[in-house]
Amino acid sequence: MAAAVVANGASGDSSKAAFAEIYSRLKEEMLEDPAFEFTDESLQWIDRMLDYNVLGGKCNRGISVIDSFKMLKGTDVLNKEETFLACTLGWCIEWLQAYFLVLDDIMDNSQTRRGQPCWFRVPQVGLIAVNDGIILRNHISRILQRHFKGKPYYVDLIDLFNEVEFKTASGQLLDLITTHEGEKDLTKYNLTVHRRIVQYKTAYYSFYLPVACALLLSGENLDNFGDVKNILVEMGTYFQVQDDYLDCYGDPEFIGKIGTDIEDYKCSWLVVQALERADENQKHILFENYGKPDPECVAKVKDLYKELNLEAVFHEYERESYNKLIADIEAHPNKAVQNVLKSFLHKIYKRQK
Ligand code: DMA
Ligand code: MG
Ligand code: MG
Ligand code: MG
Repeated sequence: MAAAVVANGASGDSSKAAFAEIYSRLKEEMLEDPAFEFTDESLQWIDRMLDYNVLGGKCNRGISVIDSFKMLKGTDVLNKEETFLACTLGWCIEWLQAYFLVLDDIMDNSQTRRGQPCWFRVPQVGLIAVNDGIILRNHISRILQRHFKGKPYYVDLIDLFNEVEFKTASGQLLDLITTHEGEKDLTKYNLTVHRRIVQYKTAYYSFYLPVACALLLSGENLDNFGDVKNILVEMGTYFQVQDDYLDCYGDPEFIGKIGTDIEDYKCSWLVVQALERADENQKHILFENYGKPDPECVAKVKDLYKELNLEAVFHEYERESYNKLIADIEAHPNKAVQNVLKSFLHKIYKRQK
């Protein structure tokens, strides 16, 4: 099962295969954790919950740890121990992603994720999904303890995961409470507000975290890589703009999820762009229809997006962001770091899912 999971990843086949292999081992360890006396039922629950939520994604974040580590070391071959450690950190990020997504889907009232019903929509799961989220988060600490305690960078690793989790949860908070402002006054949504939300909710855990893990594995001090962090946060912002775009324009069959941003009153990049371009009449249409569950209202918002040619606006943004990111990356003094950043950017440029 795990081998098929990463078949869509954009990186080298060797990284993908190595990565897929490690999942079963980590899962087994979680199912044999001596800190808890599992019953048959709880074993089965965790087993199913992990397969359902940790697997099924593109694994771009996880595989990037291995690819980045290789590039930082300047080699394409890692020994067994290095491969295992890089894959394990990669899976910790996939676990973190699973934790955020399980809870995000409840809060966003979403229907599907990775081509199947959101975990909380599965009969018999419901709000037990909240506790499953907590379990997923705890697994990360347990995996790190088991495999990294004693390494010189163990404390830095724990601090890194804690700090990135805090930033993400704070971004989610902003994402959620900003809708209150939007309900009162949609014109409160602008690019500055949007940028702040997406940097925190997406960029740190999706882009900075994988590279930071690879840097720690390489024995580096993260304090020396502030410039790399800034570029990765910029890349993460671009990635979330793509996510906002796909929420409306992506094919649900292909992206595996049905968009909810219009219904949820989200401060999406699309509505911000619409507000910047709308005349008084068009603004009125947005005010009347944005944030309502009625499919007719959603359709009116989408019609307006079309009228304002937001698809073309997005493609122009995509091109500009790419060029700016490439220029920033090429200004970086370290060639290995440049390669890490370029490889990450090429995994997501013009992505369709
Ligand atoms: C995603 O924001 C952020 C996190 C931390 C999961 P989102 O709700 O736009 O994500 P998705 O479109 O995948 O539900
Ligand atoms: Mg969501
Ligand atoms: Mg969300
Ligand atoms: Mg989204």
